[in-house]
Amino acid sequence: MHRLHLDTIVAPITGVQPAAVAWIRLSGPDAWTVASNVFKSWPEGDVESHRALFGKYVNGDEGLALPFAEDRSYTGEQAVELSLHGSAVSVRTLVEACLAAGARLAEPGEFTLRAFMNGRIDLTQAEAVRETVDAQTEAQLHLANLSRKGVLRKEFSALRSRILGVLAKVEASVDFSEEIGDLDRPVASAEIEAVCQVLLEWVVTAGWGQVVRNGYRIAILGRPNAGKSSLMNALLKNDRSIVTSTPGTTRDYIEESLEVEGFRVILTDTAGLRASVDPVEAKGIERSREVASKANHAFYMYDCAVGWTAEDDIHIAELDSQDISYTILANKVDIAEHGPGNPISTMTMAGIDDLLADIKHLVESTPVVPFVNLRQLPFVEQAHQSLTECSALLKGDAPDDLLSVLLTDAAMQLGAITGETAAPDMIERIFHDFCIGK
Ligand SMILES: Nc1nc2c(ncn2[C@@H]2O[C@H](COP(=O)(O)OP(=O)(O)OP(=O)(O)O)[C@@H](O)[C@H]2O)c(=O)[nH]1
Ligand SMILES: [Mg+2]
Repeated sequence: MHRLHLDTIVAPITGVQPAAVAWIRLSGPDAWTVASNVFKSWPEGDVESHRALFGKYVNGDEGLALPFAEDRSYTGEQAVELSLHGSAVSVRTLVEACLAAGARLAEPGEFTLRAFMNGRIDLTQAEAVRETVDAQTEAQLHLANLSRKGVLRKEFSALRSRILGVLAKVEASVDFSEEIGDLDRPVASAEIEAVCQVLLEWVVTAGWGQVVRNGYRIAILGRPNAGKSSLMNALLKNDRSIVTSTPGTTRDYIEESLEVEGFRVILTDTAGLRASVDPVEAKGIERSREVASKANHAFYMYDCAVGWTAEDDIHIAELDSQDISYTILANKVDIAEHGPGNPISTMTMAGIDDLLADIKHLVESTPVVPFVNLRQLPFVEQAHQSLTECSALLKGDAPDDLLSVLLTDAAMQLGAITGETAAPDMIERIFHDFCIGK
């Protein structure tokens, strides 16, 4: 990609002040010149990339200046990072000194945008920078680190090259059929099918990516008074949900998250399932069903003192029909014999530790490998569809130019993932939500 010659920008890159230390970053063609104006110990002669210098700033504070040459910096431009004491006034006055020396205040995400524009990173890596900054669990961090290192970039660039390779052969056979003969359709078809297979795997695993990024969702379901809210509280070890002996207590779902083995687990306490004439409760029950449909797993509870009922059979059949995995929990074993399912008591806490261990097993089965995110997924699906059509055509005697339309489309879709063929408004949307200094 072409290196762009933009102006020099500056922004604090560390968080809220006051803090012990803060960092300010300069990037652009005049970064070193601006730094030499605000950092009194900037050397007269040659400056070495990646070697820190200690000295005083024009605002009287002191710290380290760390220069980066343009071929070895985050942004792909000449850059300097300046450390100083993290008081608001020290940071503000040093930024002002940089502005006075010719820099401009950076927009949110502008450093990363420049890294992208200068070809240092692609769009998947830019998105991963954001995910690294936003990571709240170890699994999210691990996933972000993999994409930041360029695993998705490599994968989708390679797939795109394979498609372009077939496209070149198709076009050559259209333009120079007399010289090079007809397209070797079986070979082209095998290559397209192989790419299709890989794309399909990315589509299938995207759901796991959602689990790592947004949490593993467990819905707590059952008839009124089964003890769902009590279970939620027992698992969270607090009294988040209201518990009473009146059936129909929980009217709307309540969501809480906990971290298990580095994963976020989202527990949802729902309104008890029954035919209700009360419109508020009926609405709540409708929502329970929605929650269930979005869950990765359900805990289906019943009250042992009441026993397993025909209604429970109906609710379980609903889960089966929606293909939602579930665990049946026989609650209140402290006061009654238990029937089917895992015996628990939220009152005595019997079986609760085992249940937490089960949650651990459930989330541990989630692989933490790179996954496409929700922006990337539609492009993978579209590319897969075009290639599937192309593969079908290759088996018949469709004209070669029709093949090239489909192959061009698939290559464009994959280019939108990495950014080679991304529309400007999409690029803007990606960087729009970044914080200042990133
Ligand atoms: N003995 C005993 N009582 C329990 C146990 N778990 C819950 N209860 C009682 O059962 C009643 C209902 O508990 P909740 O947790 O409110 O039940 P729920 O399923 O959320 O009920 P709804 O919100 O109305 O659908 C309360 O009086 C709880 O104290 C248990 O393990 N043993
Ligand atoms: Mg409840």
